[in-house]
Amino acid sequence: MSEPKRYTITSALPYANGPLHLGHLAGAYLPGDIYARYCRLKGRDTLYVCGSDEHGVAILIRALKDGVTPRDIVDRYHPLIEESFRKLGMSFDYYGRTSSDVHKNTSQDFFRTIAGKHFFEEKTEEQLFDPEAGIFLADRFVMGTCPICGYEDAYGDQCEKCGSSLSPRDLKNPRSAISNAIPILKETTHWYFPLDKVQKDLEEWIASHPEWRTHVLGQINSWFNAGLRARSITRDLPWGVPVPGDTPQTEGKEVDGKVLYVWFDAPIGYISASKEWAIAKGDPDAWEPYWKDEESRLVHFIGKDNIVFHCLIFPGMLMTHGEFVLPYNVPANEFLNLEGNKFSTSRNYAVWLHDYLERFDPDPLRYTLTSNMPETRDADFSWSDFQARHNNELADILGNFVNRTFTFVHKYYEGKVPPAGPTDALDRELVDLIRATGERVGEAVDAFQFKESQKRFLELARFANKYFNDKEPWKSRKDNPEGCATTLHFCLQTIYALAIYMNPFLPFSSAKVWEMLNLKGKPEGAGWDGITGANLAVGHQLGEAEILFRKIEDEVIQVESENLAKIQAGMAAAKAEKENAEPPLPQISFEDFKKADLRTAVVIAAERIPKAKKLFLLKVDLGAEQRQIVSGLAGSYEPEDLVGKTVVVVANLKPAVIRGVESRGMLLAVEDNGRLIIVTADGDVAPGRPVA
Ligand code: B3M
Ligand code: ZN
Repeated sequence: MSEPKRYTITSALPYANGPLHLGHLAGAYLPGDIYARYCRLKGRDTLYVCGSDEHGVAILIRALKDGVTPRDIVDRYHPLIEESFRKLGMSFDYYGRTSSDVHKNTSQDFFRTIAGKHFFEEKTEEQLFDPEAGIFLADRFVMGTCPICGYEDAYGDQCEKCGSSLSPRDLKNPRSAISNAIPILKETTHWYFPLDKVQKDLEEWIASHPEWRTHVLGQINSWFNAGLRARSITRDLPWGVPVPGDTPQTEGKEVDGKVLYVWFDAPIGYISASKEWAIAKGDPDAWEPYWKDEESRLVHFIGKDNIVFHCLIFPGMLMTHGEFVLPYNVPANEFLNLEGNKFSTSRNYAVWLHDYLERFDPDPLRYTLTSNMPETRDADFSWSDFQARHNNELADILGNFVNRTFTFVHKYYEGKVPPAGPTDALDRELVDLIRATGERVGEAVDAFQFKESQKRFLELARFANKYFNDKEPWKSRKDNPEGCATTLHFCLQTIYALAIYMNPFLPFSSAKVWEMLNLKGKPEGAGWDGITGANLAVGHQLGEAEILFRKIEDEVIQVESENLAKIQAGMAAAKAEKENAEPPLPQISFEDFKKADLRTAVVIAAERIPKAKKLFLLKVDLGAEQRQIVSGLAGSYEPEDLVGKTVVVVANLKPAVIRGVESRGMLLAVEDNGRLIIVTADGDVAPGRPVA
């Protein structure tokens, strides 16, 4: 394919209902930023947009929980998210929000255009309605049992346990997420986007992209195989973009209280953010070619849970609208886990970006997340890996190489670039790698292989660090000064190259190195393709050296891992409680356990104890002796149920007198919902056998 004229890059719009965590970053944001930064360095005409997704039930639920308005929620989280992104070095050309007027108008116009083609379908049907809250229960407003896997807390739009996409009426035993009320059915009218009518066109288009990621195509094809269905694109909700009443398909209809479905308006948010970018730069039409010219390359960066929306529904909308380009690729990422478990925002099992940024620098996080990017399978973030990557790769390889070079040049060459004399094979190998790295890294970025691209960038630093060792300038300084100068000359040329090549991955370090090199402007302005291995002039005066990455100590990492371990333990306890199990007791030694003399026994008689409703007097055979035991099984068994059963008793329990009757031992039983169930042996066993 020939070079496109421009690049339109988007990252999924985060819901403004809470802060960002590392899982988000690895999915939709870092890859988008690496790609956009690289494109700009290549001199490509690039527009990278994102923004806050401020509509939908997610926002409303958060508002209800906090007892505030949805407006309060988005006004709280939009700035927080934007600020965290900025501190992480996300290089959006524009970060918008879907509660803006431009977005409202753009979304309504989009709807209008499709309605102008009479393409929507209108359906009146009964939907779940919360009689207490007086509200229709769309999407996450309703919870119930998943019809596929039986999970009891499935949402009306999706089961988070098995991942099935659902409709509210699919749920068994639905309940309102707002009031817990049992919903009633109430009639309402909505507009549907008939995805089935564009299935053929979508199939043809997807077929022209066999190069997309396998897991993305896999999801798309399973949707195709199941057959696309009409999707309702309006909702009865008090928050969102109002359904316009002035369209050929809504005129004269009741649109009061109806808004566009969040997944209809959110992707249009990419377009409205582009418009706002154009308005802000004083050229209001400048957004159009990015979205309408066939020679623009549109790339959506998302997590895998958004695939259907970006690969089928939004493209279907774009096709039907007719004026827009379709995505060139949607390199969705799989999920990132945290120390072996799923992120859980509701249980606070997460590393929050704003917290992280208070304690650490952004680049090491970018680097670690990119090293582990879940491109083709789920991946894991752990603090120990973060520390290892930081200390062993960033500090020991990249940082060390830059630092030792600067120190040497400041010490022996007055901080000026020394001249290169005649070169040997190793010098030439380094220069070749300096030149080749741009293409090697770039190829991987263009193929959306970010993990690989970062690895290739680091290979240059690794090679250069080894070059420094092998050249031993601390020796050659005395016995071969010309050779020593040559070595340092090429080390500095490598640092120039690294400053640019690292920019997509480590933008803050890139800026620092640029400053240390005492260069004008910014690395972003230098260009990816002009790296020759001879960019720094001989005699050029360097700036002060600075340590790029200070080692992170074990204690610091331990605090972080322990925090997570605590939350994890809390979650495990909560889960156990939920499953009606007692939290586990503290550990005991085997010696302690051996103190209990557990033995099999056969029940030979059972009778009720007068005036004690719950008690039986049992006679059990322990092989060597018979005993009487008082047991609280009367509410759960009839006497005749017990006779003949082989049970387990604690034979060395001190005798006790219960209700005036002596009991010599205890029978093992499990309590389940108030009922006792005795523990019996599975098979024929002689009485009196020790249980261990
Ligand atoms: N806010 C969902 C999400 O964060 C949604 C993405 C919108 S992209 C147009 O998963
Ligand atoms: Zn399920």
